[in-house]
Order: sequence, then structure tokens, then C-alpha cells
Amino acid sequence: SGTLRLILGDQLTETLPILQDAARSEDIILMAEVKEEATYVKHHKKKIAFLFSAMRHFAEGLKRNNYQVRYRCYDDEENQGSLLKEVQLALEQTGCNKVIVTAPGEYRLLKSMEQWENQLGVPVTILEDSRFYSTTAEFDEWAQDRKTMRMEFFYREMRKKTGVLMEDGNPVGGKWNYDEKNRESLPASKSVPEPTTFSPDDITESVIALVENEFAGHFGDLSPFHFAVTREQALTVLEEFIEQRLPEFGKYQDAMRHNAPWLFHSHLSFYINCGLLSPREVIEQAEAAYHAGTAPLNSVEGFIRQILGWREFVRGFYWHYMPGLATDNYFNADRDLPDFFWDGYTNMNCMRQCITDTKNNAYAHHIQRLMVIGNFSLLTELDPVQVQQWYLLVYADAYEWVELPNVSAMILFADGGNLASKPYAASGSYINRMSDYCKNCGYSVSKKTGEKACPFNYLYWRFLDKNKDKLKDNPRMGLVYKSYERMDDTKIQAMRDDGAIFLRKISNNEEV
Ligand code: FAD
Ligand code: DLZ
Ligand code: SF4
Repeated sequence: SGTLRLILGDQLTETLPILQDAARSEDIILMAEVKEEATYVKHHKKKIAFLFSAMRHFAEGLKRNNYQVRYRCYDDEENQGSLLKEVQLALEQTGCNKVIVTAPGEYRLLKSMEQWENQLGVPVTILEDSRFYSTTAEFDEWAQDRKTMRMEFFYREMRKKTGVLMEDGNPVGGKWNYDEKNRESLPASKSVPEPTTFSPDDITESVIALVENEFAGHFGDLSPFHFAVTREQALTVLEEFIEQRLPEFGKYQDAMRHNAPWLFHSHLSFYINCGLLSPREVIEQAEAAYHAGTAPLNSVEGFIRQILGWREFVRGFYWHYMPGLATDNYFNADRDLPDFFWDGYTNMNCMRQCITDTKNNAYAHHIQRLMVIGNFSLLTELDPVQVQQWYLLVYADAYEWVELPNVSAMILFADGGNLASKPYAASGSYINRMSDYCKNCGYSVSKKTGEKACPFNYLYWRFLDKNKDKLKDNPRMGLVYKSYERMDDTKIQAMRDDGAIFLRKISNNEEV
């Protein structure tokens, strides 16, 4: 009797160690679309359609390669509703007498799987996920004895360990980081490339119909659906990114533009996170573009740092700090999310744009997530748990291991600074410098207080004022607190008053 080999929706690659010694004649590969995973937060409709379609295509590929696949569709009558129950039924019906699975990306599911052996009464082996460059144990070792953990130092270790962008033990070009070249705003005349898109095939069409039926109450627009859903298509996205977007990725990495959600970003996170692409092949291709002279070093290094640095770092950070990270709340923030997080109806054009992009595409690029929606969530003291759930459900690339550190530790500073050296708080002038949003806004970015003043302006100073005991000794906050000290009391009081009015409005879901 064989082994039941479970593959989760974000493990769609034949390189998984659990497949390497599979006996194709007797082992069963189990994949299941289940209510528990699809509704533990109410994921964006597009995210569910994307994953179910990618899962179905992947299962077809396994069958073509002669694996015996047991695939459970969401609307099968016998659907058991949870992974555990699907595994249980599969054991009963196939005669398999052991289970093997790749470690899941989320803490909640790992903790549950650790009980499976007891619950099922058969051996359950959980293998390490081989898709990362570093193991969680390596991160823990690196983190030991460090008072603060900065991505930059972890990243340098990863460069040395992998040899990526290294030359005789030194970083290519002589520097580890070229971020000072990566902060340009986008000139109005600059045209941006089209994102890589695909038309839905029959499998995707039927998944779209299913999602419309079963998940009608979930957030987000299902159509138009144009994600890649196979490895071949994902490779096309990678190819077009390397050719068309990578060369200017670095320069415009932090820029934002009205009605331009994709810009020079790769939109590869969906595919890397669910397994259709490996981070290694993505990095290899980016590095090759530099050596071939088709993309400059600031772009290539900046891009590689996101994956070899940030992506690996947040994953190690997540496992190091769970479960506490999920409930950290350094600023004791407790406001409910305003309704416009769901419908985008606000006069603040930057927030309207970023939320509408998110609703349409299950995607927003990094600086929208960080400096607009994230900055707003920090300054208005939104409840970290609600913010985390929002980010986990709205983006098609979101799994808790990558989402939670970015939300809790990066945007909300809810862990008090284990990840970020200071809160990513900013006034409207940052958003104005990096975007054209303010030109189309009902608020005035140059006004600091009073009617029509940009809310980010007074909220920013109110936040610094309110939290000065927690922040003023932070060496990276020295300059801003100097400016704060120079402000006269009436100005500070006006920021407090306008801030209080605004916060009351969003608590009552009045129009802002
Ligand atoms: P690009 O800009 O092209 O970057 C290339 C790749 O680098 C990405 O595909 C991604 O794999 C990696 N990357 C970049 N930044 C980060 C980062 N901070 N952490 C981890 N990986 C990174 N990314 C997710 O994959 N899932 C999430 O749920 C997620 N939630 C986020 C929440 C917040 C509040 C913030 C500030 C960032 C979040 N990110 C998340 C990181 C980043 O915003 C996305 O990876 C990126 O926007 C995806 O688009 P892209 O593929 O076009 O990225
Ligand atoms: C996100 C997701 C969704 C929406 N649905 C499923 C599913 O039906 N079956 C499945 O195996 N995986 C799904 N996933 C991905 C899992 O939630 C993911 O594997 C865990 O969160 C661990 O990262
Ligand atoms: Fe956003 Fe303020 Fe600019 Fe309006 S003026 S778009 S609210 S930063």
C-alpha cells in the first residue's frame, strides 16, 4: 500500500522533495479545494479563481506525467471541507497507509498538521519547503544574539552564501546596495509597458463560474481575469519582465501613477509564491540580464534584493516571531477599518486609487501597499489584526508568512522595531513627490491644517506628537523631532484638533 502525498495550493511545483521518490504506480497525489482554506479569511475572488485554476492545471500536468492524482473540486458533492478530512477519506478509500506533505507556509496550518498523526493514526511526515534559499533554522541562527535584525545584513550574508551578484568575494560593482538610484518619480511623459496578460481557457472559465457562485460575498472583482495559471504562462510573464520592465524597474521602483497599477514591477509574486516559478530561476534570469548588458545594475540589484533579501528575510522573521507577531500592538491601536477599505469611496485620491487597484486586480505594487494604505493604517491607528486580515485577503500573492511581517512589523511598527529601524510614517509631501495622485485630489497637499488640508499632513504630525515618548530617542527620528520641537504650540494644537476630527469621522464611517 502506497503513500498519500498531499500538495497544497501554494506548492505547485514538481521539484518538491515529496515528489522525488514517489512510486507512480502505487502512491496517490492528493490536491483539494476546500472551504477551510478558501474562507479562513474571505480571500479576494480573483485570488481564489487564480489558485483553483492554477491547482487544476498543475494536477493535469501531474496526470500527464503519469502520477495518480486524486483531485477534489470545490463543488464535488463529497467535498469534506477541510484538508484533514480530505486526507482522512483518501486514506480510507485508497488504502494508502502513510502521509507525506511539504511544510505549509502558514503557522496555523503547520500547528494543525503537527496533530494529524494522532488524529489519523498513520505516520505523517512533514518535509521542509525546499523552495527557499535559506531554512528557518538558518535564520534563527543568524538572528540569535542580535538585538536588532536588519534585512540589509541578512541580505549580504545571502549574497555571500549564494554567490549571486558577487565577484571574487565582493559585490559586483563594488557596492551591496544601489537604492539611492532607485527613488525617481515618473515623469508625466514617460510611457509604461503593458502588463503581461492571458485569456482564460476552459478550466479557468469554469473556475470563474464556480467562484461567482460559491464566493459571491467575497471582496473584489473577478473580471477581467488575466493572470497566468500555468508554469508556461508564468515563464512568459518572467520573460517579458526581464525584457520590458526590468531595465527601468530600479529607477521607478518607488513611483506611483494614477490609473497605472503595474508600472515597471514584475508582477511575479503570485507565481513565485504559489510555486509556478522558483525564486532561483527568477534571480538567475535577472542576473543574466545584467551580465548580458540588457539591464543596469541598479535595477538588477534592486530587484534581486527584493527576492534574495526581503522575501527570504520576512519568511525567517515570520517563523522566528510567531505566534506573537500576530497580536503585537506597540501603539495600542484599536480603530476598526473604515468602510472605504472595501469600496474605495473616499475623497483622498491616493487611497481611492490604491484600494480601487486592489479591488480590480488583487494587486497593488509595493509602494502603494507601504506608503499609501500602510501609512494611512499606521497614522489612523487601525487595529493591527483587522489590517493584517485585510492584507491577507485582498492580494492574490498573500500568504501569512509573507504578509504578516510586512503588515505587523513593516507598516504598523506593531512589534516595536524588530524589523524596521523606524516607523514608515510620512506626510502628504512624500506621496506628492512619488506620484501624480495629489493633482487629482479634493484635498490640498500643500495645506497642513484646516479645511481641505491633506489628512496625511496633520495625521503625520499628530502621530509624532502622540507617540513622542516611544519614538523621540530613536536615532533615525532625530531630525523630524527637531522640526517638531521648532513648531509653535498653536500649530501643534491645530494638528491635534484636525487629527481628532478626522479620526472621529472615520470611526463613524463619515465621508472623508
Ligand atoms: P516587484 O516589485 O516586482 O518585486 C519583485 C519580487 O520581490 C516580488 O515578486 C516579491 O517576491 C519580492 N518582494 C518585494 N518586496 C517584498 C517584501 N517586502 N517582502 C517579501 N517579498 C518581497 N508580498 C507578497 O508576496 N505577499 C504579500 O502578501 C505581501 N504583502 C505585503 C503587505 C505590505 C503591507 C507590504 C508593504 C508589502 C507586501 N508584500 C507582499 C511585498 C511586496 O509589496 C509584494 O511582493 C510586491 O508588491 C509584489 O508585486 P511584484 O511581484 O510586482 O513585485
Ligand atoms: C489560499 C488557498 C486557497 C484560497 N484555497 C486553497 C485550497 O482550497 N486548497 C489548498 O490546498 N490550498 C489553498 N490555499 C492555499 C493555502 O491556504 C496555503 O497552502 C496555506 O495557507 C499555507 O501557506
Ligand atoms: Fe493623498 Fe493628500 Fe495627495 Fe490627496 S493630497 S492624494 S490625500 S496625499
